[in-house]
Amino acid sequence: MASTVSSPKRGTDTGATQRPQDLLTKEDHLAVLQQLYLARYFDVRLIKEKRRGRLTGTLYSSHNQEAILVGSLYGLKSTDWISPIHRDMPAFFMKDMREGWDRPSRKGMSIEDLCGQVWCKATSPGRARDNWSHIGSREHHIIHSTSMLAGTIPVAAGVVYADRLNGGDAVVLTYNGEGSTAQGVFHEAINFAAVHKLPVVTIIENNFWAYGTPNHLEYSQEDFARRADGYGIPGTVADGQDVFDVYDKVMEAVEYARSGKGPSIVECKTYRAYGHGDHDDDRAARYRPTVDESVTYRQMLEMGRQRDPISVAKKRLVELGYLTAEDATRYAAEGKHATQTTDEDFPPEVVDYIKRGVDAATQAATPPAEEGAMWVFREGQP
Ligand SMILES: Cc1ncc(C[n+]2csc(CCOP(=O)(O)OP(=O)(O)O)c2C)c(N)n1
Ligand SMILES: [Mg+2]
Repeated sequence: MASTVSSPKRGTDTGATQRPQDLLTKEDHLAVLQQLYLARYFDVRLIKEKRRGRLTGTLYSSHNQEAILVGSLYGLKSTDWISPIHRDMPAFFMKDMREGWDRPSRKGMSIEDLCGQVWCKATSPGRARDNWSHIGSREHHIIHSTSMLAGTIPVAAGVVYADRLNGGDAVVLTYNGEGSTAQGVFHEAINFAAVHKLPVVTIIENNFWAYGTPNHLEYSQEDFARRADGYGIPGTVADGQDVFDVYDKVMEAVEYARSGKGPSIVECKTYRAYGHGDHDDDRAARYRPTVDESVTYRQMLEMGRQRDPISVAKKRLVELGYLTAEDATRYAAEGKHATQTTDEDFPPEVVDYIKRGVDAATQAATPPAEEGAMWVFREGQP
């Protein structure tokens, strides 16, 4: 997948060909791989829990799209904001993990909070109103996600506008499926951000499908990054299967935004591993057999499996000499269907971390029934 930059050209301060990933240490590279395992294990664990009947509610899998989350989050400052949607559930607990997964000051939700949310327990940030991404946290700098796709981009733009006015340098990353770029509010918000040069980086996760609608019925151009042309802002295409390419493109956009030059769009091309949600599952392969005239949905799934973000990252680490070929085969989560994986396919610290969240959630209480009618109107008012 080639990288294209639409006008205006951004250019880098270093001038030379040095990429942001070239400044990452061996430890960073290994930490990034570990985070890919973490995002993947969260997803497969939930899929398995649901299949075993230990979990209810719809799951929107991020399987095979993890490089977008890990690569974009890795270079953020604690004070930056994110605005995740349904496909980005791991982002809520993976924000600000670079300096340690468990440090108390980390600006990301805890795995216990996230699992509490999925299991609809009293401990959940959404207080059991929902089992998925309709949560946010001012304290952790996470914009509250809503069902109205692209509807949170204006909120994100407003938050960093306010921060700028208060002398801050925070950047916000907004995550969007390619389908939601057709929403009117997407254009209004990015136009506003462009006019005011706001530090808003819009990530487009192009997994080629918006529910059952294929790319060619969503947009007339091949690259959704071209949306940027209409606002006179940079639009870049990243290989969404390559965590380090995502890191490069997003970091360039983040630095550009932080320096006051304004918003950018980064399109990450990826593959949706399953149906839209688990209620849809692989039936998508039947109701929409082709992505375009030449590629079938099944072929797309296969291409995604073959370019699993974990195997792409491992290959890079071996090339760099940061991982031996033998070490690279120690865990084998990549290229597998969620239910084909076992705990042995993941590093033990990854399994333990998620297990902590699952155990906390399954042991937590459900909220009292009378809460169901609360917080609809202002409490205590007629
Ligand atoms: C404004 C709006 N229209 C329709 C929906 C219903 N809906 C939820 S997810 C979805 C598909 C979104 O596709 P895309 O933006 O490509 O994200 P993906 O699910 O592929 O990650 C649709 C149509 C919605 N939530 N909001
Ligand atoms: Mg999509």
